[in-house]
Amino acid sequence: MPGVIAVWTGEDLATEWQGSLPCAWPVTEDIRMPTHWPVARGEVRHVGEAVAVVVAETRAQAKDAAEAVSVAYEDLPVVVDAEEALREGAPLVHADLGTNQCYTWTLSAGDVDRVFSEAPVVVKERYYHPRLIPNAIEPRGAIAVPVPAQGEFTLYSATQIPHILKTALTAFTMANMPESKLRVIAPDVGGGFGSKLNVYAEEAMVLAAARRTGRPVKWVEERQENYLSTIQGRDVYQDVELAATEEGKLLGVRAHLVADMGAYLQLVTPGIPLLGAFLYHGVYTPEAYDFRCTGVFTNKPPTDAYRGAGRPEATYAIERAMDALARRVGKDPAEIRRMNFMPPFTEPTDVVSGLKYDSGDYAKQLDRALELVGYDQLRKEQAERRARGDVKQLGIGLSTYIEMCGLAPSQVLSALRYAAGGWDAATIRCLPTGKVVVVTGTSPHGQGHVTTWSQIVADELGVPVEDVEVLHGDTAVSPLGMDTYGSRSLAVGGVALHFAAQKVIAKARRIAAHELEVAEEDLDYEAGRFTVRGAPDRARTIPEIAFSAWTAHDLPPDTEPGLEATHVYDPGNFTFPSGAHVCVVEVDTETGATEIVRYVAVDDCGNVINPMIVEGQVHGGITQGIAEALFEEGLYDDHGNLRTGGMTEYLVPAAADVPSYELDRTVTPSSTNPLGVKGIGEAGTIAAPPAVINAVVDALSHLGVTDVGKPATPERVWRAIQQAKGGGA
Ligand code: MCN
Repeated sequence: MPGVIAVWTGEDLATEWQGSLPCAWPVTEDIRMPTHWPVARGEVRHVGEAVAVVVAETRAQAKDAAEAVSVAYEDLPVVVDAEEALREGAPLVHADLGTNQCYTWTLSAGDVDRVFSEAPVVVKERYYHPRLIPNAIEPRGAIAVPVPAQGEFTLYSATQIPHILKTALTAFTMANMPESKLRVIAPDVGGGFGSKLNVYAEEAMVLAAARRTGRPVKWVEERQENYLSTIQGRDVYQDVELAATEEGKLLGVRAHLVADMGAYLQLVTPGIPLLGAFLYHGVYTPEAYDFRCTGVFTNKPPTDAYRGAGRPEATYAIERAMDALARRVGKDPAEIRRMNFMPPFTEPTDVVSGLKYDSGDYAKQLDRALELVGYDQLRKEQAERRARGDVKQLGIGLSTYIEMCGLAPSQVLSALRYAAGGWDAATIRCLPTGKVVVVTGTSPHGQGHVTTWSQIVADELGVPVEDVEVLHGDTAVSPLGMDTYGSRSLAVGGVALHFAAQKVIAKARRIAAHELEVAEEDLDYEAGRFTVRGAPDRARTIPEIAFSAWTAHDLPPDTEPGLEATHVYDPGNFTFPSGAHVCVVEVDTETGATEIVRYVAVDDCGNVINPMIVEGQVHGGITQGIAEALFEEGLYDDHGNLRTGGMTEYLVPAAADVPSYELDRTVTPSSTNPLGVKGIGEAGTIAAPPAVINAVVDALSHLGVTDVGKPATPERVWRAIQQAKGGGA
């Protein structure tokens, strides 16, 4: 066809690969890891898997030619549901593996069986987390450019992980492409939400195509492709049990999961449920804990990290189950939480699942949230509406969440069998003109690192924020980094920057002391200025010292010219942001429609660098959580076809669908790092779904409704009401 340069099948491209697309998280020793070629060979396992590559002069020509590719498919049996896939005789997604079970991972602490058999109260709940389809404003895209003079390739990709992408692609997938010959550039990336934390087939394909054609090759995903071929989130069944006393004191937590991996393992697919595995007891203090997750293959696109990754599932389970416990023992949801909270603490504190929470004051957050929302007044109004039998009933939902982020101590990652480290790096280069260049290993895609990193450096080195230039997202410019995900960037990359600043200050102090002819100890330092103690007029600023370090005319003995420092920081612990969210809804008992009328969030992310950015993160996070609770659901038919392949079927909320949020914060500095900061990038998404669903159930509980399912669409809510009434709808 016109303009076509090349057409290849999976077999044609076989020599381009040394192996599979990588999965970096084999969570158990006996995990089953299927082969995953960038382009299918012989068998296709989910709709959206690439079967051929077409390269043409223009996008339109390539699209036309791709449509003309004719594929001879022979139908194979399909399994789309994870629990079905575990049944005896279910079609096998990978016949060579002999089973659809990918792995089973367990964690147990305390005498679980005894606690559950002796407890006077046991609450059993079952929840399902639907498939979520990430919708970054900018879909994925990649351009591979051969650089013949250097025998290398530059890959521009809309990725969250330029560093990991470079290493993983060259270590596992691309044949004959040394890591030193690949440069990855992630320019301004329009959102990712976890979906761009991956090594994708298309990235390997554009590299292969550029190598074969000797020309730059570009691929940009369209929204519908995004729905078919980008990783997806959640798709987990949970059986959750709480053991408690008659008063509602929590004694034990059991959570058994069946998690849908999809047809293949992408970069961190199997590990996602494990990121929540330690958090199913939330901010409470049971003595026994039991977690089990079975990962399962189905004929659907792979799941992987999606904002919150494992922690929304854990938070939903415990926060919904705590409400169920409250109903069972006849207590108010606020009261049941208060009587089970960990007491306030400021130092690392052991919890039953084996983690050490860094700091927290959970009761204070709840008190503040209830005060802001006017809890007692709302309960009164709720009672009045119930008494009147109003069509629109009021519901109040709580979520007193905790999450673990700031990924991650490398040794803990090793214990969890993750294949890389959790450190990050920062370089500060003080230029002779007084300007400062920061090179960071994080890779922002909407989180504002340029702003907050500039603030950290401006504060510590006393230079104007405008004078700080932050460079990121190019492996040739910032060779060291572990990128952005898991709300890690401030707590790891930002802390690395703090340590680099300390190194710069230490060197500058040596030079200042030499120039001022005093001992280093006789210098005071504040906001970029060294002064001689007792003679404050004798001073040197960081820019002045940067200049003398550059001229190197008169440096102390054994001092290298230049004022620059790099620090690579490996955190000693995670950080544990927490908070109390209260959602107030009106549910129309005739139509099942839910309207969120108030949403109050009191979050604690330790010390805050930039309050406006933190608020923005919380806003976006809550909106994404509300979307999960009320709107989003990826559905497949029995043949594995996506039934919600666009935004007319897969609903995402618009601005008018969410209220103005009422936010506040408490501050318990993290004991993990010297800045006392905790992450905030995912908190809202983790906290919001149970707050919303608890509110919907609360609005209808007097009718006998105890669950509505996610998303709580008007139809689902209406059916729950009819069922509670005995209508059996
Ligand atoms: N911050 C702060 N003070 C704190 C905590 C954070 O000022 N105590 C600032 C940080 O300096 C940073 C921002 O808040 O500018 C977020 O920091 P952090 O919590 O460290 O999270 P990351 O930067 O590592 O971002 C990752 C996180 C994740 S995992 C997802 S998913 C997500 C999210 O961020 N995807 C996003 N937020 C997103 N926001 C946008 N716009 N787009 C995405 O794709």
